Parts: sequence; C-alpha cells; structure tokens
Amino acid sequence: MTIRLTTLLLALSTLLTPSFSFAKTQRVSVVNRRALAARVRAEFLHAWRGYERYAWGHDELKPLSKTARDWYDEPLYMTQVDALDTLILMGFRKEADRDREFVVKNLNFDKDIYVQNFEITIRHLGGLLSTYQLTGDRRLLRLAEDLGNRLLPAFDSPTGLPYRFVNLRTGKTRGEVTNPAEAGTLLIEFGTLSKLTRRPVFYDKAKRALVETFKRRSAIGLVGSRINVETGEWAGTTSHISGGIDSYYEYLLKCWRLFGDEDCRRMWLESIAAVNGHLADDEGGELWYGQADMRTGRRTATSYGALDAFFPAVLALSGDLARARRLQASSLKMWRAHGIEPERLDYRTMQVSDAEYPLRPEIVESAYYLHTLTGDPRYLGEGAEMFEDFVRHCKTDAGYAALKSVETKEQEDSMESFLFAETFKYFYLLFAPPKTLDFNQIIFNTEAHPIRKTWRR
Ligand code: DMJ
Repeated sequence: MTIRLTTLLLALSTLLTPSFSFAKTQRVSVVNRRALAARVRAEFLHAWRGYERYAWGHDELKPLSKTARDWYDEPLYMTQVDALDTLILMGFRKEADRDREFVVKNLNFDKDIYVQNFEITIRHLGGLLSTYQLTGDRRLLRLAEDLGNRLLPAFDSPTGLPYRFVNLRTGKTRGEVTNPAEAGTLLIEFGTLSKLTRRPVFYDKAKRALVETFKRRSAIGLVGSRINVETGEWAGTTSHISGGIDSYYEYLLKCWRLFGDEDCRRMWLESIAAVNGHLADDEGGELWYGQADMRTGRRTATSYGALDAFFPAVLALSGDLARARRLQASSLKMWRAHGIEPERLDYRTMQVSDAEYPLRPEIVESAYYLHTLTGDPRYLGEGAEMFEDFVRHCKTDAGYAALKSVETKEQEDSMESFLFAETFKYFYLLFAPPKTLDFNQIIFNTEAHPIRKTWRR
C-alpha cells in the first residue's frame, strides 16, 4: 500500500493543529525558524542516508566503522520502526513509503529471542501504533497486536510487575529484578493497543504494573531504584528522577491525560508532591533534582544528567511552568559547561561523573514543551544553540555519532535509534512553523511517538 499525498496531508493536518499564536516580540524570526527547521530536516536526511547505505535491514548504524549493529541474534529493524513517524512528520514521503513497506514485509516477531519488554514496547509498539494512526495502514496495527500478544507473558509474575525480558516465541521470561521505569512505562502503548483492538487485556496488565509499583511507595511517597517482581520487595532504595525511574512519573501524568484515567491522576498528584518535597534541591538559587533515600528522604547524592533533563517537559505539561523554567535553566547550564551535555555531573561542584553523550533528546524535548506552552522565544534561541553544538560535535560523514566524552569530544561508534525517533523530531518540532501539536489530543510516548486520542473515554 502506498500513501497518497492527500491522505498524508490529511493525517498531518489532524495531527498538527494550530493552537497558539506567537508573540510579535519573539527574537528568533519566523524566517529563522523556517531555516532552522530546514537545517534539521537536512541533517536528519544525512543521517538517514547513512543508515540506508550502510545498515539497512539492521537495528542500528555504527557511524564511524560504517557497519551495522543488531541488538539480538536477529534484527528487529529498530531504527526503521523508530524513524517511521518522523519520516512522515518531516514530509519524506518516498523514504517513509519505502521504509513502511520494508517493515510490513519483513518484520516478524516469531523469533526465539529474549527481548527487553520496556525497550521493545516504547520503540516498536509505540512506533507501529503512531504510524498506524498517521497512515491508516492496518498491517501496522496487526503487527502491533501480534507483538502485544507476545509480550503479555512478561506480566505473569506473582505481583503483576513485569519481568524485564520475554522470549517472543516461547513466552518464557527472565529478569526478576526490574525498576519503576521498566515496570511503569508501558501503559500508553498497551492502553492504546487495547483501545484500537477493543481487547482490554493489554490496558489491564500494563495498568496493574503501574499500580503495583505505586502501591509499594514508601510512607513519604517515594519509589526506589530496583524492585523484585516475584517478591515485590525493593532491591534498591535510592529515589531519584533519573534513568530507571524517570518515565514512570511521565506515564502517570500522560496516562491521566491520554485516557482520562482518574487512578493515574491520583497517583501522579501524590507522586509529584513527594518528588518536589524530597528530591528537588535548591542549590544557590538554582533548581535541581538529586537522590534521596526513599524511606527517610535523606539526601544521598547531588547527581543530575542528560536523562533527568526530560523533567521540565513533564512539569510544564502538568502546568508547573515555574519549576519547569527553573529546571530547564539548570539543564542548559549543564549543557553549556562543555558545549554539549554529559550523561551525569554533580550539580554542587559541576564535576562530570559520566562524560558520554549518546545523542540524547531530553533537553530538546523540554525546550519544545516549554516553547509550546509559554510561547517564550528564549527556548528557540537555546534550541538553536544546542542544535549547532550537536551538529558540530556529533556529525560524521555517514551519520551522527555519540560522544565518548563531552570533555574531549571524542566520538563513539554508536547511533541509537532514538536519534531518529526523538532527537531530530524534537528539534524539528521546536523550529517548525508556528503551529503546534495540541497536547489535549496528542500524547508523545517516552520515545516521542505521537499517539492521538481517537476514542471516547
Ligand atoms: C529513550 O529510549 C527514551 O526516551 C527513554 O525513556 C529514555 N532513554 C532514551 C533516550 O535518551
């Protein structure tokens, strides 16, 4: 099936609804925004061409050696699925059609491999569902449902918390120690699958996983870093908003907004109060979020990083623009310390503790949300600065490369699929002409796949 241009434009016009008029005072002109959006598009295409040439049919391009990498023994076309909706959003029709046909003809989940439930859910289930909504191509929905069926055994634990790995063919599971992010970042995708297939089982299992995580919060309302899915006991009691917990909070808020789920609303409101009460840190007038013991709230570390930079977006979406703005200023300080952000630093000393930059999108995502929700042109200027740094340090002749160190700027032979799903997409949406996605109708999953409400509550 090929999508006709009119169909595509219709889908896009449904997705891209103008809902803001921008202040005349903004310093980055519409012309510059258009030029920046065109630059993002051109750089995306550069990376995509590299992938097509050297890694087509494999999970990822290794941009320095110009070879391919697969996550498992057989490829699951990670980049091809993750990139699909961005190709459509940016208007690369020929490339999108070719990619979609490849995925539909070749993607087969009947494989004897153990996949990571969380990663496959946010990338594959999210990517297939959003592209189905954009194109109406029911073959993508069938693939999504087949995948959903194969992932369901992951939830068959004594607690309902999902095992980390599941064999796509046999349904056998592995990995009994998980974390709140992996247990609680499934409901947007599984819930949408339920709405679109009218099979509640997906919603129910993923919702239970979210609730079972929340139920095990401490008396002061915090969750820990690792949890055993068989006993329900915490195996790590450090609380934070970083990788391993991050998108658990994001999904509490977004599932309330997407599905109108009142349980999610209650869990979000209680959780954000605890996070702001115990993890937020006022450091010399700056706002950061650090680590604390989940039971006592005692501060255990003052570490912040590239993954934490998603939180201004969540705060902004929740309506807390004041904290969102302050935290984004801290993230930008982290970025500017080395002209691109490290994976982690100590915000008291600004000493880098993990220097790599794996092409992460979170800080750009937050700039996009803040610009959309405030109309403040400062976020365009900051986005332009970040984009120039990103191109300067990460571009290679075959694509874009992660950095081993933001201090030395030495590149690494890695280009994760979220470069296409998220990093380029958020840069593009930030600069794209003055119309924006309507957050009342569209919710991005944590991999930036836009899901549109097409159902009644
Ligand atoms: C993505 O896979 C998702 O955004 C996830 O929630 C966190 N990490 C990466 C991007 O940094």
